[in-house]
Amino acid sequence: MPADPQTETSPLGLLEDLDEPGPLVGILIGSESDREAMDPALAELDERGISHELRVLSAHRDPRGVAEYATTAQIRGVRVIIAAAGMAAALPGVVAAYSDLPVIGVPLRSSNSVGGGLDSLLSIVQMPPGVPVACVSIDGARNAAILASRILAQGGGYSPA
Ligand code: RP5
Repeated sequence: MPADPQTETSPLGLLEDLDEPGPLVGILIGSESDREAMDPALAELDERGISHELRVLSAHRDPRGVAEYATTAQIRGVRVIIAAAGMAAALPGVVAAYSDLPVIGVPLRSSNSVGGGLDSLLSIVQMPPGVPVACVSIDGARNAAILASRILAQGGGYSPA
């Protein structure tokens, strides 16, 4: 029986949102417990009038969800991704592995952090050559938003081959 295009579910569910223009900034957090630490980023983007969305997606607990988000973000109109996580903070790096968009990583201090967040800082900043993540300070949510706004403010002049 042929698929009904009206009811068929896209294997990439987020592509169903294509009718809706995506926000310029996608904010990912690894856990609900990270939400409050990222409030300053949302406030900064709101103040600057920059559209954004926030999704809770864990690189370890929902790797397929992260891959889906990262591989469809650009086509949805997202221009910069801010990814925040604590502990073994793989989220920004995994997003950068799946997307050519600029990724800003925010290392978060959590209740189980080692060294006040040093674990997540090193997890985010020590990316291998060829897969860059821009890393702000521990709990540097506001700076991540400001950096995102500066990236968005840049015009063309260069297109990757
Ligand atoms: C990380 O582990 C999350 O980003 C969070 O900072 C930390 C703890 O997560 P929960 O156990 O609170 O969900 O992956």
